[in-house]
Amino acid sequence: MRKEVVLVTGAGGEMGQALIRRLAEGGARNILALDVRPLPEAIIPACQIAIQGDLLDTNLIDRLVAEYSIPRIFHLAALLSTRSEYTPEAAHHVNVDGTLHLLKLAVDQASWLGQPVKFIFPSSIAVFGLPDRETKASAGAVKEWAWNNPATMYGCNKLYAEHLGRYYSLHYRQLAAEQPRNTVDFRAIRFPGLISAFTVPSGGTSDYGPEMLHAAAQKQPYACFVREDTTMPFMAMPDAIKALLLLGDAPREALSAQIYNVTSFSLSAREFEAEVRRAFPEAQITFEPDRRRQGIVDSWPVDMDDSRARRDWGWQPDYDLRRAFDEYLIPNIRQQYTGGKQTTESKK
Ligand code: AKB
Repeated sequence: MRKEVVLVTGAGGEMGQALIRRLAEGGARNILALDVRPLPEAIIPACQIAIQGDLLDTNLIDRLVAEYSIPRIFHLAALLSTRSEYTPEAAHHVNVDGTLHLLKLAVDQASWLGQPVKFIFPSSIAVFGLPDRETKASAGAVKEWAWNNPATMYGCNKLYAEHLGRYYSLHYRQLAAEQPRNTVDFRAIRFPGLISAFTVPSGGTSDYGPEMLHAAAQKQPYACFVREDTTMPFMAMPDAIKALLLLGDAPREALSAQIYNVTSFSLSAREFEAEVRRAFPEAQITFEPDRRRQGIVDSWPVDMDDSRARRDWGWQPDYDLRRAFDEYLIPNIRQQYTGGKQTTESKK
């Protein structure tokens, strides 16, 4: 008998850690956590199996297919936008080839299981690419189909991975004599910048928000790499996890699409700074825009239209700007850096 597991890739990343905690809190005892780096000690007890390995390793993929029954996959592993610009080909390998390997694993699993495998995929605001600041200002909240011209390797990778997921769901081997009846039930969410009270992101371009906040809480100076007027949407991590779980649980018949925008609140870097200073008046924040990273955020919309997600699967964030800072970020960050009682993402 093959052991039934929920597979989480990128398990040691910001979103992976938060998702694993939430799944375990909800009673999941069968999490198979996969990451290319060793998992943080703190989440190991929440996992039934922890594997350090690379999605590009086909022997590992074959082993997973042979040893486990995997009806649900959360594929979170990725190289983020800033990191990907330094090594675009490596980003393509991880973000596209890694995803392709996992989609093939899902197809193989589906044929064993006799039912489609749920494949939940975090995509990103980075799939959008607005040509200039004037267009960004006039475009407002963009719909899923608009401005799909990413300016980064990461954005290209995420957009193509969405297409791959759609292909594997709807058209996989469409000319084969015997078409597979069960393949992949692919569901993707385009996230804005995410902010966790417990972890600091690395390698992203929306990182200026969380970096500013975590630096202030630790009484460290921070030079923000975008202009004060730079605006983009953000979301508190608990809402991102809520979105993954809600979309994963939604009945297939309720879904009119496979790709969904979600968002929570948009604010400028100056407004972000003001929020940080409300909590940490002594914060040492300066603005030293980096022309090239600025260009990336300038190509992302000020807001995303998430009405499709609201309509199809009841999406609604729990944390607007006020609640995100006052009830989730500031209290948990304070506690974390002042040596108070240790809390975790799941204990909001
Ligand atoms: C990044 O900055 O690369 C990510 C993202 C917006 O997807 N946080």
